Amino acid sequence: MFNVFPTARLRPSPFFHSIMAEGCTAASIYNRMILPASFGNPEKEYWDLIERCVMWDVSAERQVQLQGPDAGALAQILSARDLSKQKIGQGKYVPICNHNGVLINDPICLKLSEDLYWFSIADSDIWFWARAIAAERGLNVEISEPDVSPLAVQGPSAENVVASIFGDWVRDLKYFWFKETEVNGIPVAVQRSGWSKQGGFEIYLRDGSRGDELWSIVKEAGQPYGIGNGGPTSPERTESGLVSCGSDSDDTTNPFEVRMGKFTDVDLDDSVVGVKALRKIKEDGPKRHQLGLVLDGDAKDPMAFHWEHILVDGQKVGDMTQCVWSPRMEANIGYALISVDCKPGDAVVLKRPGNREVGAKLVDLPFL
Ligand code: THG
Repeated sequence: MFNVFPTARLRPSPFFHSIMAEGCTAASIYNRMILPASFGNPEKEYWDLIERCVMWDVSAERQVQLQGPDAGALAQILSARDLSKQKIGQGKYVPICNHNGVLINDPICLKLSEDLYWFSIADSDIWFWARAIAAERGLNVEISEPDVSPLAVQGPSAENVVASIFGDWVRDLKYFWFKETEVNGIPVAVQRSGWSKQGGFEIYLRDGSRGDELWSIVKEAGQPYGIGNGGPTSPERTESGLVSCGSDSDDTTNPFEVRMGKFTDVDLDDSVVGVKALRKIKEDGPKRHQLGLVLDGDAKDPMAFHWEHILVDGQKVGDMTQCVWSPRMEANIGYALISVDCKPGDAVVLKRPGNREVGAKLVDLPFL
């Protein structure tokens, strides 16, 4: 379909040969990796996720490893969420903010032991950030990228597929909890997680030389359940109200504005990066919030690349940051990052490409 030239800048996915053999037709770039998006039939890939199960190469969710006596201290300094009660084997969804309280990443923080953490990151370079903060604070911790690559299995049948590979214990895993194990001698960690609300797991491969083997094992186990290929699915994640940091947020967005207030603890010690700014933002009250948009009209009209302006009485009140066709709602739906003066139920106007004005209604998230 396409050639990829090996360079030191492009971390190869251990599942690359498998996804090419499966007929990957579309991809995006995420953490300077190829993130497979489609295998030629997005409609089917969506319904497989809703009704059956899908497997996704999400190795672009790269790991920032903190190792050493101060690993836990650094994890907390980087995270604007209280990690003091995090147990070994538990993952937590955490905002990483800069000193101004701007959200710069929203990883899952996995605690593997008292002195070993992984941040499973969204699309921004946290290694440099973590190293700089650790050095400035004089911490005894080593920051690296381990040989780890997540493979997601999502959808209502995902639990049956993953249990048939690893055993029924996976059914007892709580959300974001994980266990280190192996299959056919391939070392992995299995976590209940994934960027959909259809249920599922991520299998973190811990030996990049065995990606195609793991892919085949999951594919084989998924056959009785009609497992399909795919990639993180924008329509489903939008219906489900999941945040995509860097798409739904920009260089001025704080976690309170994108519904991450419940994961943000402003009472943490001042050593936590950004906490002083976040305290003030919370006190003053955030200026924007994230709501859903249901657009008028029934022709598919997804968003291209850029945020689009939202108007009330001809004045800009916010941005539409995301817009997709929802197969289950049979409507174009989107996210608004919009003035807190605008409320669910309000009618707004969208300035769409080609200078078209399209009406829309604000609603609470999630849609479904
Ligand atoms: N898996 C792994 N790493 C990741 C992602 C992932 N890193 C990047 C990115 N995705 C992180 N972003 C999110 C965003 C939302 C959720 C998970 C990862 C999520 N949120 C639920 C919600 O908001 O309803 C639950 C949050 C909670 O209750 O704690 O699932 O997908 N390995």
